[in-house]
Amino acid sequence: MKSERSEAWFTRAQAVIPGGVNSPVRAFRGVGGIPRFIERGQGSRIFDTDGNSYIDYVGSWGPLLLGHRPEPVINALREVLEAGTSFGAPTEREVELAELIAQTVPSMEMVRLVNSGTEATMSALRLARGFTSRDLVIKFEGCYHGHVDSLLVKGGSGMATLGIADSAGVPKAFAETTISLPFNSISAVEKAFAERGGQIAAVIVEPVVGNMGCVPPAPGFLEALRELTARYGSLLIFDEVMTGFRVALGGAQQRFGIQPDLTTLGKIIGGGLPMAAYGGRADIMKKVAPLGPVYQAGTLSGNPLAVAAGLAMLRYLIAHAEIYATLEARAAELTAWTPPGVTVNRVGSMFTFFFSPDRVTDWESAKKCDTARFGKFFHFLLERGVYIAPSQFEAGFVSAAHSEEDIRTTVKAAREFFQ
Ligand code: KE4
Repeated sequence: MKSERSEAWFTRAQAVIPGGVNSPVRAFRGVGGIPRFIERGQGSRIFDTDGNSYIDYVGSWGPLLLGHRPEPVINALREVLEAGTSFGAPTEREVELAELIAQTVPSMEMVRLVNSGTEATMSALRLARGFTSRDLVIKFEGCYHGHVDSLLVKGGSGMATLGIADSAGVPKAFAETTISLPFNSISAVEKAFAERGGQIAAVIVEPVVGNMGCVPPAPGFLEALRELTARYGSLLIFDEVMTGFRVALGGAQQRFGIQPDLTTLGKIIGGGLPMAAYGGRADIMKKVAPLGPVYQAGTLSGNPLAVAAGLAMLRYLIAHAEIYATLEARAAELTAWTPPGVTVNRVGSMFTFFFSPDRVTDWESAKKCDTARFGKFFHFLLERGVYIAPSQFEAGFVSAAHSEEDIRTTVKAAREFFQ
């Protein structure tokens, strides 16, 4: 496939944008080669600047549950454009969107709209600390919650030790407010609470991890987090930026029947526009300014365009909830065949092909993958018009726009790689 224009634009981009991209994973550093500059998307496909087309399993990293340019979203945007782009004042539609989220995600009695998943998790952490008057937070290795300073940490040497900064620019003091533990390890969480329970404001978790690749919760893990946080007076925060409206209409909390105290959402609720949210128990959310002492604000929070796209998306999903069965079936078809030496994890319509013969249940097992071979697999598929996530440690997504033909084409190309 030709890539001259992508190459030329990537050279030009690197002169003015760090790494030539506005988000690191897009630079293809996990797989090598030149990132494709995308011109447009339609349904299950994207089209690059060299005229190539690909079946797209990235879907803008999760928002595009209905595929590219779904009619309800595009029509809603066309209509709202006639009224303006931003007012910095309350609008009826942002209330309707908050009500829809609260109705569909039962634990979210109150909701605050923000612009990105990072803003949502940063705000939820500040709120948890403000509500409990405690400083420490537990997160899990391999989980990503946006580029929040205190969450860019890796686990200390032993269990339950305080975090070590995993990015330049994060002060040691910030990193040390976070305890990073192995995902799916109940004993590690029990130990951390036994040692510091009275100082722990919250546990934040991706209830189904997408950011080390797709890793489901082990049986009993989420239940243990719920019980331990309740016992020690800490808050349980489900980061459902990726799983919200993805693994079920009501997200992972509906799929697994666990009620967190706070939830963060993003991606799908904006239908591809910058929209995220945090919310949960009303007694906690009432601590948020201007009602309470926990400050959080945003110029474009509840932006009319993003709200219109999000409303159209959620109204469509609520009216067509049968879509989740179709997504499940399509993704099951895609991952039914497990290549030799590969482990496939899937929850709903999010999945990852791990290049490891062993089960992948946490970061320790995920990082054993043969990332070089994954890179070859990525490019083999790309050359055949299939675009999966350019990193072993990301989840792929099937959308409602992916046809059975798309799935067959993809499986055929994947089988050829392993022949
Ligand atoms: P944003 O700030 O990128 O909107 O959301 C951060 C975030 C928070 N929580 C979860 C569970 C997330 O998956 C994300 C962002 N996900 C990545 C994909 N692994 C976004 C892709 C990117 O960083 O470019």
